[in-house]
Amino acid sequence: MNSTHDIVFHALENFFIETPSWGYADTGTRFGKFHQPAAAIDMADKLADAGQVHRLTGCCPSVATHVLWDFPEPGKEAEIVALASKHGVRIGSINPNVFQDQEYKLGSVANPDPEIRARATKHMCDCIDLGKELHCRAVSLWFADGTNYPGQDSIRARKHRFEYALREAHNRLAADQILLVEYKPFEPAFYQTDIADWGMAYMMAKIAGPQAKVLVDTGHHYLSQNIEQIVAWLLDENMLGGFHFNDRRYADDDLTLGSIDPYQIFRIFHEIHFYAWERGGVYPRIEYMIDQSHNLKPKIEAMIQTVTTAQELYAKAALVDHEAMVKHQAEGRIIDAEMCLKKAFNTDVSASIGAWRTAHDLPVDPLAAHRDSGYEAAAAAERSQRRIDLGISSASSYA
Ligand code: PSV
Ligand code: MN
Repeated sequence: MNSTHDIVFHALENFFIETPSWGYADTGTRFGKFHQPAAAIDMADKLADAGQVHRLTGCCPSVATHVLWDFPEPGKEAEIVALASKHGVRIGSINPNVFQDQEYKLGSVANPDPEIRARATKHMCDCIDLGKELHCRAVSLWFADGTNYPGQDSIRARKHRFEYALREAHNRLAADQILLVEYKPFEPAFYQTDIADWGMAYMMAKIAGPQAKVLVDTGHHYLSQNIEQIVAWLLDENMLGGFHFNDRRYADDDLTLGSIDPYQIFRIFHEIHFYAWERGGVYPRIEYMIDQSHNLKPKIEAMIQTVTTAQELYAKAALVDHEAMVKHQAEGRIIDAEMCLKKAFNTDVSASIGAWRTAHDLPVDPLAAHRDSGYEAAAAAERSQRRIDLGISSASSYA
């Protein structure tokens, strides 16, 4: 297997990416929301939209869910699973929500109040049980915990509270489940976030137990941080559990993948292909997920754009000539080693990707196919009417 065509086919055959339920609904910034008539209103709409993305791209079979947003009423789980399957997708990662309730003002599992900590830990355990029931492998943890002012709380005590809660959660896992620990340097906490970077997430995952790994959200880094180095280190430690993909210019901007810096995503994928090449082509199991809320772009179009960009960059990164690269590295030929990456990045893979899509009965241009399908207009008409029937306002709301 060495033609561009074969390498691209092989790469795409094994590349799946999960789309987030929250990327299909109306979202905004803290300054306001711009409503879209076709935005999903409920979980049925989100699953229908995710189904449309999967139908056209063939690589998004699962949908990440946020428990309080997507499973608000207990007892509806089977209905939601059936709906997902009706739309040709399945429920993927389960995201507990320990950040939106009023009790969590001072934190969830790191809250100074033991009762609130217990409540947050119980919610995580309930989510793990839900994952067992729905056969979902990944329970993905992100905490808004932190403080806004120096002296507000003991940084070390908060660390200890986290250690305890994550061990409790880990104890609850079934043998085939994993716990993903996500980090973020700031927001909503602005002085210190309890799990602020990959080192802290790594330590917390290690303390939690062997089924816990780190989740890298590409938007959760300081400007100019070398994310591929983090990825390489986590791979080397067998601690890379998954990704939340998005792009950013300033902070956690949730811009579509590759819109600002496609070469960075390529370099991240390169580290993964390189690691697998050193292991005779055996890839580690990594949960590839998108974490974007499309504020201005049409949501399904933005998701398709993201997914096809991810496929393109993953395929390009698979083209790096590793044999030549390691030889150049060993002999100190810096430019030649670097050019192995540049050459792959600059290769036009569109014909091979198009052929792969045709071979799978998929449209060569999923975005154009979506635009031609009339899905957006039909969803806009039906959902606008439903909003009126339900008395849901579509006026902008400002915080
Ligand atoms: C937080 O910014 C985050 O990246 C977490 O993954 C959340 O689950 C997600 O965004 C949605 O709010
Ligand atoms: Mn995330």
